[in-house]
Amino acid sequence: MKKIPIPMSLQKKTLCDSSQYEALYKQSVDDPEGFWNEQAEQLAWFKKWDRTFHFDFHKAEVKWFTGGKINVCYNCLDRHIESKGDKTAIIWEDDSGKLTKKYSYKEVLIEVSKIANILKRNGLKKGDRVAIYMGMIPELAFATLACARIGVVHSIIFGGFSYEAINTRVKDSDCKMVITASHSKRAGKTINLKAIVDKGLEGIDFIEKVLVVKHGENVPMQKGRDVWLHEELELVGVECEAELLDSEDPLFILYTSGSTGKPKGVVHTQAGYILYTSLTHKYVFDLREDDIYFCAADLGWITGHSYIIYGPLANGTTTVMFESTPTYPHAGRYWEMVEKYKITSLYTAPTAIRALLKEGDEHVKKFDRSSLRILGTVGEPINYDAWMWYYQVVGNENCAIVDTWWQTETGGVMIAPLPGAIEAKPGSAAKPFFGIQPCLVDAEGRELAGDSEVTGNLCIKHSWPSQMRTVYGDHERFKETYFTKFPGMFYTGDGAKRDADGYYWIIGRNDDVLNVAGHRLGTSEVESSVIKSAKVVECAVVGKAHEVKGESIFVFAILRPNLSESHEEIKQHIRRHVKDTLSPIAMPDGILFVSDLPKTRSGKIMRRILRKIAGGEQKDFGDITTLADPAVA
Ligand code: 7RM
Repeated sequence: MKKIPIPMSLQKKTLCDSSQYEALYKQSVDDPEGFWNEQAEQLAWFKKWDRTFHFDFHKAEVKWFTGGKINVCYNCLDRHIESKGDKTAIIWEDDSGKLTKKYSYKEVLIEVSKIANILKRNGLKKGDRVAIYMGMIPELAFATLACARIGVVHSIIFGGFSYEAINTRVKDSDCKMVITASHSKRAGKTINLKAIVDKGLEGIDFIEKVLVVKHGENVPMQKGRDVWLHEELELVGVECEAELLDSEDPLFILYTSGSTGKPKGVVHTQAGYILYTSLTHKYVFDLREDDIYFCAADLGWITGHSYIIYGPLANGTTTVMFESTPTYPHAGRYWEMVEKYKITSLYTAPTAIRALLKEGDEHVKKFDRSSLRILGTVGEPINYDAWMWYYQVVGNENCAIVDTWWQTETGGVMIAPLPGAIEAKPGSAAKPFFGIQPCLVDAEGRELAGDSEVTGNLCIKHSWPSQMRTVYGDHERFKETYFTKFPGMFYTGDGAKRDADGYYWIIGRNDDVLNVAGHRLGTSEVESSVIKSAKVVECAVVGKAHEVKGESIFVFAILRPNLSESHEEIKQHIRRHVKDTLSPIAMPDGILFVSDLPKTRSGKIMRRILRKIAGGEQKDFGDITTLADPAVA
């Protein structure tokens, strides 16, 4: 694959060129302690750390900057006030596109401090857990930072999930409070979030307060439990001191899907997380002081945590928060925003790029995109056509395309072509970031070394500051999932290829994790939702290639006997059930009723065969069993 030269507009002007990248990377690997000590000086510390890192992957132990005292919110806001208090920190655009709100660093600090005071007033203390469930409104960012300010551990639940997801997550981390909004708005539709929260909290008695942002009409409030944010705001002051926290105190929990069981509560801590997200944000987006940076992810996913709020604000950047979707009310929405706010850097997912590509170039070309310099992508492998369209049509061959590979577990970008330093190859995430030591291993855990092209399981050999620390409440599961298959290394669950130039090409998950439109979902979560629809006795969920979404959900299900409805009615019922209880994004595209599922002797479902059938490569289960409804295959 030929390399795309560094665009002229970027040459000689980026933070880092290829020789600087090589030198810094070498230092970061040869002398990680020296490298990270130097980098950590960039943060504001209340007390310096004693030890840079100590980790033992055999024991699943990871610690960074122990002995240090720090506050992440202070690093995102307070320390910028003197030099850039009036600089815009957050530009927010609403669903309709008719309303923009801009908040300076000073203003964000006030809003955050007020909410932090509300949390304290309502009994929250350092270490308590709070679930946050709302759409992309400024209060979501403020509430998140308010938790960080007082050492309360936030657990943001993506606003597209439904009540069962709230129920399981709130229970798993024993939250004391839920922060939500009356409604969320997306693409002209209004969703009554508060009603979903009420349903999600049924049967839970340990939630003390539900704090509600009014975003739309009034909603019923439960006496003694529910409080309006706007009423509470009248009762508190505008100052709240940032809590002194240990480097390794938890900052947040974010649930992520695995191949088996319930979602895992990924725990990130303070100092290492903010150091790594800010450093990667700076280099991956070749940050400049007057950048207008737009990450189009939702705050409910790790990309939103690390690259809408934490990384950009720690760097004193102007970050754009967007309530709507790329195609509402028209397919030129992103580019209209680029023109309106003079956006310099855009970060989105291949699924959005593919959806927009399909709508035609005229929606892009209508708007002035000359402010753009960096175009990022994340979440799934990007195909050649989508990459080239992003580069040629959106970027006019003037922007660097940065394909960033990372995970909820890694906290920040791990592999990416740094603008101006690493020439891009369409479809490759290119080379590791400073301090990251990726490697490929075969099924027996033998490292595939050398300069020739190799394909294997992607592992990481050395710890990095924003590595996840544990699975909330289940350290054994942390160890089992990431450190057992290949002892002494962190296993990512992805398969990858390394070419002769040392570029990494991510192939995709080696486990049963689905990636639907850039959203990570576990087969087991969807399966358990399908079972709860009460129409099937057993089922298996697999991913099926999809032109825009990357993967779509395909269900093989064994029906309960003696149902009176037609197959079509039952499918409708299952789809609706998954949508209402888990999430609209988890709705199956295809459902096939079968009389049996192919299994190994040990009872494991043979998903490989099912994937082939769903993909149309194989017509039936072969000798293993027969289809109840072969017409659909
Ligand atoms: C940031 C995020 C993680 C999984 C990961 C991969 C896939 C992410 C890329 C990618 C190819 C990329 N966190 N993935 N980025 N695959 N190229 N640039 O997405 O926890 O939600 O998902 O996403 O399979 O393991 S995540």
